[in-house]
Amino acid sequence: MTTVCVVGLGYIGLPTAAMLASRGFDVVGYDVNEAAVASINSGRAHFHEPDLQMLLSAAISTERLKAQSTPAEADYFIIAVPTPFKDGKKPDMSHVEQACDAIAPYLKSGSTVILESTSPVGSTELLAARLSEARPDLSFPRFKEAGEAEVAVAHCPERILPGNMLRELVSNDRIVGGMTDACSRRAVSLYESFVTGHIYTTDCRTAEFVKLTENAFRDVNIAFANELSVICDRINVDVWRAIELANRHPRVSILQPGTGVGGHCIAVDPWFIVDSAPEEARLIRTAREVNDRKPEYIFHRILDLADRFKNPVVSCFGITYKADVGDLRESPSMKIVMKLLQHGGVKVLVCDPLVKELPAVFRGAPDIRLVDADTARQEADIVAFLVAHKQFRRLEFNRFLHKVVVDATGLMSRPTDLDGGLLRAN
Ligand code: SAJ
Repeated sequence: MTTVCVVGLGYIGLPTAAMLASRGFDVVGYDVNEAAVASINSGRAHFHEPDLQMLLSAAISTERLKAQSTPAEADYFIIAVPTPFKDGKKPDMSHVEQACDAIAPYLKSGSTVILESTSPVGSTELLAARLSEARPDLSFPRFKEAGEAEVAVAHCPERILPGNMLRELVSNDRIVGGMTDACSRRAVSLYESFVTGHIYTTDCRTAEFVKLTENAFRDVNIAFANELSVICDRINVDVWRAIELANRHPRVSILQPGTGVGGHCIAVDPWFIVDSAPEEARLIRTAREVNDRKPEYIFHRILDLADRFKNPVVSCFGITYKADVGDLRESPSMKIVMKLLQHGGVKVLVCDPLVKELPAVFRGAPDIRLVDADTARQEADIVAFLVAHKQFRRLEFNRFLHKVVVDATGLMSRPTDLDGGLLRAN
C-alpha cells in the first residue's frame, strides 16, 4: 500500500488528501491546527468548497484518510502550507521551514518530498538542503546532479481555483520540477494517479518561477482592467461596455474590473518576483499597486455620494474576496466596509448570501448589520455592488433604478444583446 503524508490541511492540502484517499492511497493528513484535525476526523470539512464534503466523508468513512497533529512515515510527503509575505513584502517561509523540520524524522529511504506551496525561486533547493542537514543518515539530491538519491525532492505548484478546486485538481495540467530528473520521475508517479491533464516536467527553479508567473500574469491583466475602469469614470465611458466591445477583437481578451484583488495568492505571489528582482520587476510591482489602490478608490466614490444624504445608509452587496466563494481572506470588499465604518457618519448594511454571520471584526460595531437583499435595497440610500455572486446576477435591477448605485462589478451593466444593441445602432 502506497502511503502519503499531506502536510497542511487547508485549502490545498485537504482537497488533495481527500482526492488521494479516493484513489486508494493510505493518507495521513498532518496539521498543527487541532480544531481542523478534529473536524476532519469527524468527517466535516472546516471550510466550504463544492464537492469537498462528499469526497471527505467517503475518505474518512473508508479509513483511507486520517488527520493528526504529528506527521507519519510515508512514501510521499506533500507540503501544502501557507507562504504569505512579511514586512517589506518579503516572502515568509517560516511555515515551510516548520513543515520541513516536522517531517524530517519521518523520512525513509525511498521517500519523495513534494513542495506544493507557491514559493520563491530557490526554495526547493533550500528545502532539500535543510532536510539533508536534519537527516545525515540519508542521501538527498543536489540541483540537476545525475543519479538517484535515497530521498527525492520536487516542486509541484498547486494550480486549483477556489470554487472549482476538485474538478481542476483532476483536469488541470501540472508542472513537476524536480531537483533532478530522477526526482521529477518519482513525483510524476504520484500525480499520474489522479491527474487527467498533461504533466510537464522541468527543474524545480523553473517550476517555482512558472507558478509565480501565472499569478503575476493574472494580476497584471486585472490591473489593466482596473486601471481602465478608473480612466472610464474620469472620461465618462461605460467600462463594461467598452471591454465587452474591445474583446470582440480576435486578439484582445481583457479581464473584468472589480473592487481589487483579494485572496491569498494573486495579491501575494507577484511580490515574490519583485523581491527577487526589484529593479527589473517594474510592471509587476505597478500592477500590484494599481490593484491594491482599487478598494480605496471605491471607498472614496461611495463617500462622495454619501455627502448628498443627511444620515446615509450604504448597502454593500457582497463582502467575500470574489464571486461565488464564501472565503473572506484578504477581501477588498471587506476593506471597503471597514473603511466606511472607520470613517463614520454612515450606516452600513451588508448583504452576502455566502456569509451566514457578520465577520468577527465587525461584530459589536453599532453601525453595521447583516441583512437580506430586499432589506438592503429598501433601506439603502446608496447601493454598492462589490461582488458579482450569482444570486446578485439574478436581481431585478429595475427595482434599483431610483437608488444611487456604485457598481464596482458591472452587475447592472453587463451587456446582454451586444450584436442587436449597440452595434446595430451604430
Ligand atoms: N478578479 C478580478 N477580475 C477578474 C478576475 C479576478 O477583479 O477578471 C479578482 C477576484 O475578484 C479576486 C482576485 O482577482 O479578488 C483573484 O481571483 P482569481 O479567481 O483570479 O484567482 P484566485 O486567487 O482565486 O486563484 C488563483 C488562480 N490563479 C490563476 O488563475 C493564474 C488559481 O489557479 C491558483 O491556484 C490560485 O490563485 C493559487 O492558489 O495560487
